[in-house]
Amino acid sequence: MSQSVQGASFGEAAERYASLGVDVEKAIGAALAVPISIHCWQGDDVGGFEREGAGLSDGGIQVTGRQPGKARSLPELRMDIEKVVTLCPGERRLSLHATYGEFGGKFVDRDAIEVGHFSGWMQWAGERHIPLDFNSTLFSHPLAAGGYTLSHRDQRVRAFWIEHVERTRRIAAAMGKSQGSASVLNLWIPDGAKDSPVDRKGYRERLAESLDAIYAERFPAHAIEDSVEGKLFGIGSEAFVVGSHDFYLAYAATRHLFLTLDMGHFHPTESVADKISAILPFVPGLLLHVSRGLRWDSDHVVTLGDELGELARELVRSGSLDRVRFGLDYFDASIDRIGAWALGFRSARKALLAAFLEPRAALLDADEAGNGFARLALLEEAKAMPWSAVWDECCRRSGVPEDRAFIGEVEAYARTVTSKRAAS
Ligand code: RNT
Ligand code: ZN
Repeated sequence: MSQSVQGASFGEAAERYASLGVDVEKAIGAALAVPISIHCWQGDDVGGFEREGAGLSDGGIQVTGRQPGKARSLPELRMDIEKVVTLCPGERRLSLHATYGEFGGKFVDRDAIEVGHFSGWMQWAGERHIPLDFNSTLFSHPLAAGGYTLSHRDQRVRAFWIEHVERTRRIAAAMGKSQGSASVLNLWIPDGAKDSPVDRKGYRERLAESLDAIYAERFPAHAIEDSVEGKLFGIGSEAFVVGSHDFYLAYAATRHLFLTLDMGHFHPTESVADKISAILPFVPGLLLHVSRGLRWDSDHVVTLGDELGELARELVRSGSLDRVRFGLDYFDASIDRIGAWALGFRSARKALLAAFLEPRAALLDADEAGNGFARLALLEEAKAMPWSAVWDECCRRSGVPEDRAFIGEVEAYARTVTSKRAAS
């Protein structure tokens, strides 16, 4: 299809939006400016590079699929991330897990990691203008195998993990300082059980105590944004999750921490969008883990569904974006990893764009006038507006492939790069 036909359809779309009072140029600018943090762990199935051939284990999360071609080393992972970035329009960051350091072929245990293990990443990211976010890693480790970490009955196990998280805070703060933009440090722990213990209270008291020790050290807000993530259930923690949503909601509110809302971590009929205005007045900010829950899995590749659309619309409508951070969180080894990675990012960006294209002023008028019918009708009209022409324009302006060319680009990379990697 020729450029002129595409250009014309964008022009027509812009006119239609203008007739609803929507400035398409403003919407494009605003949608592309929201940073989305790309998670490093989709590239190697959450394995990390602590040991050769390390894999995800002991942590209530699981990657399924045998698609060949996963990144087997840090250079391969970086190469893949560089490819993904060329497929993703708009501002982006990179979120690293603590097991993705450069350990120089030596085994460095979690209670011994240091800023130096991440200075290569900091340099790499600095050169590419990609700010880094960070994650403590309290799974895939023998001291997590019993199902408990920071809430473990054994003080020595708790001390080990406290030391780990304290170190990740120092590393994240160093990242934030050097990049001039706070690094978001997310803490998720797998603690829980297949059947409920009798003493739930003990686990929660120990978790709160461990967290208080961890967050006692103060860092400036411009260096680090500490966030805590709860969950409904996990594999092996079906009955009891120590760090439940309620626990962390109360904890974050009383300790002035960010709260992480992972879209896959709630009952299916709960709306994460509805939580934004309920929680935001009481915490410094929110980290949204952009994910997709499906039956027992909370980490499916993000697609443009109702939940994501509603979430993006809520954030734009309420003007909350400055206090909300976006981090992708899904892992799929059953389809092309690079494609899955970029597809989720693009869907998140599409949701933001569609939200900025909403006829907000007209909708608010209907709201204020108490005209429920007009509001509903406008919302329905908005759904069928030609936003995809605006999306294509976003891609063109950002120098990334439009949807029609996206599949081909992913396949070309698979042909030339990932398919050449020996199956491991
Ligand atoms: C697990 C949490 C957590 C992880 C990542 C890998 O249920 O969602 O955020 O997915 O840390
Ligand atoms: Zn998550």
